[in-house]
Amino acid sequence: MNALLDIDPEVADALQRGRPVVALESTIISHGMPWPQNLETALRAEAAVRESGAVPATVAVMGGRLRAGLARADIEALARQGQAVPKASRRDLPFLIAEGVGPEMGATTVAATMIVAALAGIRVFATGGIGGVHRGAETSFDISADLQELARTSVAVVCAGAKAILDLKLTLEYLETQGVPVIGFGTDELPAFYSRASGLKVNRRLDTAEQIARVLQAKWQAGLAGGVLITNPIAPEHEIPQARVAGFIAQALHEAQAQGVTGAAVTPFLLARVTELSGGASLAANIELVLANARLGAGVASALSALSADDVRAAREAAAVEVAMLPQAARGA
Ligand code: PSU
Ligand code: MN
Repeated sequence: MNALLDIDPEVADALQRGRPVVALESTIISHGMPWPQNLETALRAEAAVRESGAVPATVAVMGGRLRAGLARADIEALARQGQAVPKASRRDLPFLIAEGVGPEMGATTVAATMIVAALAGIRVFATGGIGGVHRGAETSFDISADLQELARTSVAVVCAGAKAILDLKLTLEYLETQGVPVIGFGTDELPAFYSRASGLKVNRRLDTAEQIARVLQAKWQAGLAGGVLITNPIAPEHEIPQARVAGFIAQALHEAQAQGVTGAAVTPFLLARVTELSGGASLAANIELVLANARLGAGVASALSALSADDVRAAREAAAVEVAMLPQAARGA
C-alpha cells in the first residue's frame, strides 16, 4: 500500500474481502454545491451507496495525506469551509502533500479522486458530472484534467455526462482520441447533466450493471489501462429541459468572461451562477443525479465483485483439478 494513503478501516476490510466499494469525490462538496445542501448531499450519497449494497469511500486530502473513506466530521468540515478548501486536481496533489501537516484539507476533483481510488484498489467511482472541454477551448485551452485521468487511470466513473456548461461534442472527441469507452446506461445518447438529451451518441448502450461490469473486466483483463465513463441520464421527473437551462448557462458563461474568471475557478463559478439564475432548480437536479449515480455505482461495483469472485473460484477449481491429477507422491500424501 502507498505510504501516503490512509484507508478507512471499514473500506479496507471491504476491499480485502473483495466486497463492493464506491469512491465519492469532495470537490463537489466544497466547490460544487452551497452549504448546507453540500453536506446533506454528501451524506445522502454515502447512504445511497450503502442502501444499494456497497461501502462508500469519500476521498479527500487531509493534513497532507490521501484519504479513502472519511468520518462524518471530515465531510462536515469540507462542506462548512467550502471554497476555502483548496480544489485538488492531479497537479495540486504534490503541493498539498508536501505542505500539509495539520488540519489543512484538499477537495479532490474527479481526476484526483480517481488517482486515490486506484491507489486504494477501488475500481468504481460515482460523481455528478465530469469536467471536459470548455466552450471556447480553441482559444482558452481550458480542458479539464479529468479527461487525461480517464485516459490513464483504471477506475470506472459513473456520471450524468459531462456538465452542460461544457462543449459536449468536443469532450466526446477528446475521450475518443484518448481511447476512453463511453457507456450509456439505458440510453443511446450522451446525457447532458441537467437534461437527458444532447443529440450526441455514446459508444454503447448497456441496460444492466452486470453488462457494464463485464465490459470493465474485459478492458482491464486485456491490459487496457485507463478509465471507463458510465453515463447515467438524470431521471425524467428531475430533469431540466435543455431549452430552459441553455439561457442560464449562456448568461453565466458571459459573466465569467466579463469578470475574467479563469482556471480552476471557472466550473464552480458557472455551477453557482446557474443555480442562482434557475432559482435553485439546477441545484435540485444536481442533487438528484448525484444520488442516482451513487446507486448505479454501487450496482456496478457489486456486479464487478461478483465477477471477480467467480474468477477466484474458477482459478481455485482449476488448481484443485491440477493437484488431483498429480501422482500421489507429488501431492504430498
Ligand atoms: N460534478 C458535479 N459538481 C462538481 C464536479 C462534478 O456535479 O462540482 C467537479 C468535479 O470535481 C470535477 C470538477 O472534477 O467539477 C471539474 O473541474 P474543472 O472543470 O476545473 O476540471
Ligand atoms: Mn479547467
